[in-house]
Amino acid sequence: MSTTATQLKPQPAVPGTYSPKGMLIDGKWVGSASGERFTVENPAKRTGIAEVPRAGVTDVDAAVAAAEKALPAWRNVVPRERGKLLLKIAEAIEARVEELARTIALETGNALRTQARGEAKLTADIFRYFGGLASELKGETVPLGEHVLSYTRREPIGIVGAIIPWNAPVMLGALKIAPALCAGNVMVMKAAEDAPLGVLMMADICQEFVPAGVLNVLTGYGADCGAALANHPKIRKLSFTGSTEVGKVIMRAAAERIVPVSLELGGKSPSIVYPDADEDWTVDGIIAAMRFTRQSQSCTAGSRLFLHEDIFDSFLKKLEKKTTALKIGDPLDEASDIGTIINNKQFTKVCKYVQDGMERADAKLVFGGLPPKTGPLSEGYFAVPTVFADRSNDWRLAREEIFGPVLVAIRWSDEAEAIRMANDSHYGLAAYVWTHDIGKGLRAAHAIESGWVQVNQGGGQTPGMSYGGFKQSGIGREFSLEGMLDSFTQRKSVTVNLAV
Ligand code: TXE
Repeated sequence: MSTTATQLKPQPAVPGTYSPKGMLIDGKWVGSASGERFTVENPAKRTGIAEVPRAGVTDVDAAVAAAEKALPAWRNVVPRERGKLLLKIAEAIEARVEELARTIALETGNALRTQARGEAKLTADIFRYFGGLASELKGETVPLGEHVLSYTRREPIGIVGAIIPWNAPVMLGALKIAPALCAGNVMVMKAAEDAPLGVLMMADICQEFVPAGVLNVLTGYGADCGAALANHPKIRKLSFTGSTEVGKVIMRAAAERIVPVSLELGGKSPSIVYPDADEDWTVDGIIAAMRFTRQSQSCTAGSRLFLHEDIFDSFLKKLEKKTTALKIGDPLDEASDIGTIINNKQFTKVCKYVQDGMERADAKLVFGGLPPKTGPLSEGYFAVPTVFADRSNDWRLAREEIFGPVLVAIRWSDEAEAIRMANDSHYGLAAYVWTHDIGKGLRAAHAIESGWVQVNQGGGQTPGMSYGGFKQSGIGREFSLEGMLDSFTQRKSVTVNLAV
């Protein structure tokens, strides 16, 4: 292995959070071969919180070599035993859930109480769920006649290359590690450059239970480390969560080598509110669906609000009252409901969209606007929940994924038109329908082109549900049994002539 264990510059630790020891390759904590590092930023204060290695091609090679070495033994571990190890990982995560939650809050800017703690707990549940599914890695027998035994086996694919984003880094990482390892694969994961610390902590917990090389985690940038991983000839499966733009790059790399690929990409999810919906209940639901308490940095954010004309004004008044009561502040403060945008690039992008909306004479700013330029909130990348109204589904703000707390409210009177507008997007990840008439709600749910529709709720994903996108929101499903079987196994048919 050519990676050298360079010493990382010590950083003053933030109390109760994880301090990185390097990247995980072949069961060891190492620096990058080049010795290069980069700084992880606290988006609430715009200060450095840790340094991690900047992995390049040589490090990707080393990690893939370690995974290759670990594969033969790991794939032959009885699935039930692999499952038991995942259950132990789930318990170990739970034992350190507060440290993991604080680490997530510190590096992502997601508020500890409303978001990060839930993500840390869900991560343990994901390991537990997939650990319990180990016995489902079973095949079928095929009735080809009395003298023939034909059956299928579920075999691991081999070395999985996984690339994850920063918005819910640990949970999104667990959605790849747990099913892939349970199915007998080995993995090289690239953490997002903006939020690698929680993923390294999860890897640290995993490596106590799984053999060296089974899980390798690299820290690095997309253009060098991510691209090297996606193009590595020994990677047999690519699993990516991130932007649709990079998803296309990953798919092209996969096409070069005919490698199966799972993509969980962006969204511009619609919420359709019927006039008979309970307004108070629905206002809370819209706040949840819009993911305002994670600064709407969520691929399932219900960022297009189709409100029936009869309730348009009264609904927006209630939405303003409840949303503006949410407290924006330091993510580590238990009193904060809303934290920060991840980095300066995303913050600038969100501000540009808000500015664009404010400059349109035909768009009404209902509430919110640009972030404060002075005071404590100006210290970090704090954005303000913002709602625009009175423009159609055609303008930029209603079409592009902003990945920030900017909601566009659009009036409708005809149900078919509301559904047409909801479907008029190249995304199709999530959708929300709000009505007391369950028949109407289900008809709309069936008509909407989206991988997930919720009726009268705006919740997050739960292990067991089939989750993934239609259209340019992705390919493949996560969170569910198929998230293990279809994504991380390949079927082999064995046919035996019993007549000889
Ligand atoms: O995502 P990227 P970014 C959307 C959201 C956001 C936009 C940009 O709209 O505003 O994407 O965010 C790695 N080869 N989502 O720039 O670039 C990168 O290092 C291989 C939606 O952060 O897609 C990181 O690990 N890898 C999304 C990962 O890809 C590459 C969540 C995601 O980064 C690469 C995040 C390359 N050429 C953003 N370029 C969701 N589905 O929830 C980058 N990467």
